[in-house]
This record gives sequence, C-alpha cells and structure tokens, in this order.
Amino acid sequence: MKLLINAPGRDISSLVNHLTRLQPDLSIEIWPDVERPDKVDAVICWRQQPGDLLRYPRLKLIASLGAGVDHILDDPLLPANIPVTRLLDPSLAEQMSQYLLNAIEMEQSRRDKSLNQIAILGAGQLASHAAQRFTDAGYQVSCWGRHERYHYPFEYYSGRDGLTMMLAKADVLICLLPLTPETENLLNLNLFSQIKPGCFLINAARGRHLVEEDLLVALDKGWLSGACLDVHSREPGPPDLRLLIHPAITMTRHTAAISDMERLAQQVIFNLENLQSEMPLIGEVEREIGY
Ligand code: NDP
Ligand code: OXD
Repeated sequence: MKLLINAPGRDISSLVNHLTRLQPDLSIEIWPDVERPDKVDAVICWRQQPGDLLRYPRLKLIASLGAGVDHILDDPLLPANIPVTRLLDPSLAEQMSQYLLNAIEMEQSRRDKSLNQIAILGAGQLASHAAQRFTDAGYQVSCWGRHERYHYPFEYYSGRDGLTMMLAKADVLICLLPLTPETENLLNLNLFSQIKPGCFLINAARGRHLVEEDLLVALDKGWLSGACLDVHSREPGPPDLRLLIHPAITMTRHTAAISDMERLAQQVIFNLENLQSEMPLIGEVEREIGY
C-alpha cells in the first residue's frame, strides 16, 4: 500500500511517526515530492491543490486530516466515486467543549446578566459532546440539526421554523455545523434579526458560515453583544482587520480543537484494511450532501 500525505503548511512529522510505528511496511510519500503517482492508493489531505487528486489513477481513499471535509469537497476536480472520510475523535470533541466553555465563561465574566440558554447549530460529534458538557455545567442547551430526531438527549430543533424558535431564546449561539452549500452564509443579518437581543455568538466551525459584514452590522445594532471567532473567511490568510480590532470580537487562530495525529493514523490504517476486505469505513461522509 502506498499512502500520500498532501497537507501543505501542516506539520505532519508526528503523523508520519505514528503511521510508521503502526504499520512499518506502509510506503509513505509526502506531497509535493511524489515519486510514483501511479502507485498511490490513499491520500490524507488538508487543503490540497485543486485537481491534484486526479494525478493518482489507483486512488481508493481520500482521508481528511481533520473533522471537516469542505476543503476536500471544494475541489471542482475531485475524482468521482472515491470514498472521502473525516476524522472521528473523542479528544477533538473534548477540546472543542473546553474551548467553548472558556469562551462562555469569559463572556459571562464581562456581563452583569447571566447566560443561561445555549443554542448549538449542529447535533453531531462536536455539538452533542459540547451539549453534554454544558448540561453538566448547569446551562440549558438546545441543538439544531438537519434530520428529525425523536430520542435525542437534549432539546432539539430542525428545519427553519425550529431554528427561529431556538434563536428567540438563545443567550449564546454556537456554530458547529459542517460547511456545505446549505450552511454557507447561514449566520447572516436575517438570522441575527431573529435572535434574542444581546446574544453572544461563537463560530468554531468554518469562516464561510458567517457573513462577516453582517456580524459588524448586528454588533452595531446591539442585536449581538459580542462574538468569539475561531475561524474566518480568509483562511489560511489573515482575517479582515475590522474583525481583529473590534472591541466586542475575540479571535483565535483555528485552534479550538486540534486533530490527534495518533488517532488519525489509527483510523487511516483501520480504513486501509477495511478497504481491502470491502468492509465499511470509519468516518465516511456523504459526498453529495457535504458531510
Ligand atoms: P458532524 O458531521 O458530526 O455533525 C454535523 C452536524 O451538523 C449534524 O448534526 C448535522 O445534522 C448538522 N447539519 C449539517 N447540515 C445541516 C443543515 N443544513 N441544517 C441543520 N443542521 C445541519 O460534524 P462534527 O460535529 O464532527 O464537526 C462539525 C464541524 O466543526 C466540522 O465540519 C468542521 O468544519 C468544524 N471543526 C472545527 C474545528 C476547529 O478547530 N475550529 C475542529 C474540528 C471541526 P444531522 O445530525 O441531522 O445530520
Ligand atoms: C477540522 C478542523 O476540521 O481542524 O478538524 O477544523
């Protein structure tokens, strides 16, 4: 088996060490120095160059280096019919929960009024874990997802009407959605106009969920009291300076939750074995839906 790692700008040394330790006979190539593109069976990607994945005629698996796959699916020249997987990792979910709790506690300490009701956009791996942590910490929590659910352990909404109901009572609104054609630009002025006045926004998902211009307007109007942004629309470049210097916005550098390279190596090796035995893959996404 030959595995390619195509993650420009990311430090992948520990990923390579874990892969080599777990499977010493695995042949690893690191982009851009790919000696035998014709022999590559699988690739681990983070923001690959559009069209690059067409160079590997034997490719059978495209694995994301993280939980999100938007950076892979964004490629207009992505080869068809090859499974795409994302990282499923409890430690990622725990890191994210801690990041969110810190952001809420910091905001809480700046206000007289208490923050009670937390509304989470998303009901998946990260959102469900965070909902449990918030409940344990004494907050009221609701989540919003795409599917209907009848047995979810937290208050749950779906659909546009469900979203409107959830927004009306949110003291804190958290975005933990995947970036898809349906969720891009969801955090816009129309949504902010429906939110409980003075709500605090946290976007820890993707920059393109948020219309940044609309955030500035909503802050000006007092519809939102502030925001904490781990992501922004210009990544990997620097953010819009107006966000960076705004007194009501806190920004971090897409570090809310960092992929555990050992876990990633284990998942990829497990999936390579399952591919060979035609067993289901861990973390396979529905390419047509985008997550
Ligand atoms: P999951 O796929 O487990 O969960 C996604 C959730 O979003 C699901 O509950 C899904 O609903 C919901 N959803 C998707 N589309 C819609 C829609 N159109 N309307 C309503 N709900 C929708 O993802 P994760 O929890 O693992 O990760 C979420 C995102 O977090 C990642 O895609 C990534 O972008 C971001 N992330 C950010 C990190 C950071 O450091 N800032 C680190 C890791 C991830 P349903 O369950 O009904 O299908
Ligand atoms: C991820 C991320 O998707 O780091 O894992 O954002």
